[in-house]
Amino acid sequence: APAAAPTPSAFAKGEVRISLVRQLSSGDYFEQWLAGAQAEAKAVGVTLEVSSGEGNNDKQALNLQQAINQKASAVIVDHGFAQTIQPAIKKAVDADIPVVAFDVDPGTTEAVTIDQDDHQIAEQALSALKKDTGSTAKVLYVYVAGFAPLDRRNETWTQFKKDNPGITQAAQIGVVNSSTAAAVADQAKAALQANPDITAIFAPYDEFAKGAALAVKELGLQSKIKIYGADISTADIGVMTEAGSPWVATAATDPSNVGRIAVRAAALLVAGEQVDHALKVPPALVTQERLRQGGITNVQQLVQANPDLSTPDVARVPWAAPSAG
Ligand code: SR1
Repeated sequence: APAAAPTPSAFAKGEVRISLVRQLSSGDYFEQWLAGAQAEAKAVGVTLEVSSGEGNNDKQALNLQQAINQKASAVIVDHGFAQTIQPAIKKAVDADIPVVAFDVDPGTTEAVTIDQDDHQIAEQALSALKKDTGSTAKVLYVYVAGFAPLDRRNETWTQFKKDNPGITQAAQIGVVNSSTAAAVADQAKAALQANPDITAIFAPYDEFAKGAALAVKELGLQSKIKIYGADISTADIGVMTEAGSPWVATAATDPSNVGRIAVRAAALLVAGEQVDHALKVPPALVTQERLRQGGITNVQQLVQANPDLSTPDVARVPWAAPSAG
């Protein structure tokens, strides 16, 4: 392996503070993402200062303003609604603070953006739905507008319905809050009872898919309805592989890997290094069948079986050892 480059002095002296400004923090996805970001912060030698709006967009914008006031070395904006967060991002840019924007439109070309290729996420899950249903299905769709990744997945769903006239949307539900899965489960139960011809659920966020799985189970519809989701966690793998689980496929990245990339990108910007303007982390389709066949019970085993889920060369930091994933 090539020798590591010398650590820039601000990093060696422990002077670099990266502020992670989150819109949401509860749920498997966001917890894993944070764990990856924290591990990478340690590896590259920065202090990660974490705040969350807990779903309150005004609070997220205030948290970003606070990071600017405290002269953070860089900020990572993790999700957020354009209307509330873009004015604060502009202030960070005007203050010459490097900005990394994950899953949010920063409204400026000055920020480095990261996403998980959400069109591909939706395409992968929907190709499994199409294959399993033979292109004929009445679908319950779970969606909440305003979240950039969900909006992009929705674009793919909209086009998919046009391209596949045998697959139609019977109903739409959706909520994002601090107990998304439970709220979606309640909504899904009502929608499934009102639409007994539904045979598939497209739920492209793991909290949505978990809620949908709970509803299907509680209504005893496991043999009739299949769920196609997004994201993965060790808990999700447990849900997907349990006996009779309706959640048969999910399109996912390794969230902790994405958190690592965000911190590396911010560290590189602080060091004045080159970073690609728009970073895309490719997802992989994870099926119930392959999880069961491979005896995969946690995310670590999943990444070992799918090495493409680990991307140490994306935004590699020359002075740190390659990320362990
Ligand atoms: C409420 S937005 C949830 C999504 O954000 C990330 O992109 C995850 O993939 C999750 O599905």
